[in-house]
Amino acid sequence: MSEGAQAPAVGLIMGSSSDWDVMRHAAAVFDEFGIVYESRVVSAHRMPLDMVDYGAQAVARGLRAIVAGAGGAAHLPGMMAALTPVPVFGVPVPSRYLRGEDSLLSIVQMPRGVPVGTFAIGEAGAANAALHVVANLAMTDAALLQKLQDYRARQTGVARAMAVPPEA
Ligand code: RP5
Repeated sequence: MSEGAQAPAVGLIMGSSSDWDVMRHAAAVFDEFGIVYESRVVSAHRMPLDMVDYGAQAVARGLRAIVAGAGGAAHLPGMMAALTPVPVFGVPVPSRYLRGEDSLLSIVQMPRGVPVGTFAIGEAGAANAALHVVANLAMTDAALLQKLQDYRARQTGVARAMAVPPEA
């Protein structure tokens, strides 16, 4: 659920609007589970002072998790983790020349003491980062936990019904 009257529980941030095609897969998960989130461009390199403000205000604004996607020299997730104790989950966005391996290594190789939960490159990583946030929120929300268990059960059903070779 995109932010409306309710304060967002989750920040979905990214380095550029060009990241949206990947990061929309996280947004879709939040929509499916009814999580109130905000989505914004917060570029570490092009708007560093805005990034500092966002991180500095995250706790006071009630954010409980931040999913941060970036590509190339992907400093946004790590810098956000340095700026706030709110848990940060990083999504490596595929880059043009190095296909996101640069993004992945930029995000995953954090120094001890400043963790970023790092997910797979691309759409699966974006969706899984959001599902991980949902799982964390579900630990203190019985209705959300039930939704997550139902989601998993549906997924299991789909896998069990798979035929090989796949039917047309
Ligand atoms: C990063 O640079 C962004 O996260 C994006 O993945 C990449 C390219 O940005 P654009 O040049 O497409 O705006 O900061």
